[in-house]
Amino acid sequence: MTQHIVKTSPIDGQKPGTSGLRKKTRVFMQPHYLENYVQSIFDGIGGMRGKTLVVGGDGRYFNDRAIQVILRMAAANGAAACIVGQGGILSTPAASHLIRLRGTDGGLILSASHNPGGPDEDFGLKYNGPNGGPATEGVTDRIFARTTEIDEYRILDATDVDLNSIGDTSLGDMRVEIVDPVTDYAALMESLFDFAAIRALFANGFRMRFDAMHAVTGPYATEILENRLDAPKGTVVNGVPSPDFGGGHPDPNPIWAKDLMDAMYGADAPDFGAASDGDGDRNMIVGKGSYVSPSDSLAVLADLAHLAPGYAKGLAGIARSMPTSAAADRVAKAKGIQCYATPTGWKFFGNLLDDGRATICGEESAGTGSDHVREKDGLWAVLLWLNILAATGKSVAELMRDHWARYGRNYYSRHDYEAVDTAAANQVMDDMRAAFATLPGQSFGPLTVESAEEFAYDDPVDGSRSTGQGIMVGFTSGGRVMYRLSGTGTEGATLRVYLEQLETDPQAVEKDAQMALAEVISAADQIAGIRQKTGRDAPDVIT
Ligand code: VG1
Ligand code: CO
Repeated sequence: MTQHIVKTSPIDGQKPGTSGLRKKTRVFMQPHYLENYVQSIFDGIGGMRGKTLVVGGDGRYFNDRAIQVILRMAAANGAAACIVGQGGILSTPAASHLIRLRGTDGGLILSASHNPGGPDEDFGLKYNGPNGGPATEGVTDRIFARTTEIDEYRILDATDVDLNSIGDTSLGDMRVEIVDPVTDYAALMESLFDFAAIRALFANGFRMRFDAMHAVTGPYATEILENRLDAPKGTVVNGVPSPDFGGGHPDPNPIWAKDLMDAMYGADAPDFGAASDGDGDRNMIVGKGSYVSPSDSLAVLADLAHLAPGYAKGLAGIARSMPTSAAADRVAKAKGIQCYATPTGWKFFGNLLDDGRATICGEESAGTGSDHVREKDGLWAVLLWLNILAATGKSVAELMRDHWARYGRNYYSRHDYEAVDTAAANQVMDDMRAAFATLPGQSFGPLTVESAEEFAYDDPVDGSRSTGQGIMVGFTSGGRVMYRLSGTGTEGATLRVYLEQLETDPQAVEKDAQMALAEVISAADQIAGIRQKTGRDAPDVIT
């Protein structure tokens, strides 16, 4: 086996976004593209000599080829070992767990999450640190800086490692350990939840539909739900991961998981429906005729987590991203614990979890998780819901009704304008920034602006400051709108508009969200001038 030092030069645009580097697959497949980025990660974390990494991905097109390159590069850079999920498969939360369980120096996760996969779709790669969480901004800044000055990378000339055979093998001087991707994760879930109670629920005829969306959670959900919890065979649908996710969009929301929505709102609907995304870190929860918004799901889980054995002693605190609704804040207030508001992206929760300040975290984008790993975790959220359903004997709709009756309802919706011309999207944001001083006091329909500012976050643990994290406009009515440009897209810009209005009148908490938010929606469009500046009449996706 020969080791090569390959001369290269920097490639533009290798700046990690909200969750690693995401590009069109063909961009990643260009000569030196993946290699430059992997070497920059290795250099950015102080080299690989003697280190051990977890490596795995969501199984999308190019996953297996990219892993072979990563392994040959890790070996050439002097790594001691790589622990790889069988077949190159690891869900994002399972990878996070494995990093923590085995005490490795971090891991490389190959995924573009909910973005479609295939030669003409998306691919992604990110580095997670030794705590199992996404690299902090400090680390991603160093990795990016390295991509702009790289002049060589190291790679071994070797035949492919057999990723399908469990056990140890070697690549040059590096040990490669192929592990079952599900076993350790399933054991972790069993340690957190009352499996006996959930098993009893299924034994009593409770029916569930879990849509794995042809993505990575198929094998995890089948093992946990059908094998360990005795849910009837067929509970998991679309459970075999495919490199292009069956040609679909593995994004668990009412638009892309429409089959599940139809089943849950149709005649003979099961009691409980759930779905997860490409890499298994997102979740969608839907009861019989009752979709639960991710912000509400976070609030309910935080409120009732103590019903599961893993959280019986209560929560240290809650954390949510700023665009997520304040429903969780109301739960935190009632419990007398802190609710932190961070910028978008799971990397900002890491310090709060490591420091024991927060136990449960969540984002409006269908991400919920806890201190059991350092990523959001789709199946974890589904199992916590199941545990709560088993412990209370109530339906999803009843739990939501109880919750809104007690806490009021934070009506919430997100409107996405996708593949917008980048200059136009930047114009929308810049024009609003220029109007911060004059917006307060102005009225838009019945709503009057109270405040307008850009969100910045001071991390209470390491003191770092993150600026430019989205524009927030508050109304005197208590409603608010937030505007952000996505950091995970691969085409043009995606403008996200987050809309919220609190309703505490118990008679008015069961309206349609779009109707309840009509005034905020209209004010949001007028303030930003989305129609004139982007030429778009309506959002592409409403969640
Ligand atoms: C989106 C979501 C954000 C989430 C991120 C990664 O980011 O809004 O909440 O953390 O995706 O999720 P953005 O920058 O496009 O808004 V995943 O499941 O795609 O790793
Ligand atoms: Co994801």
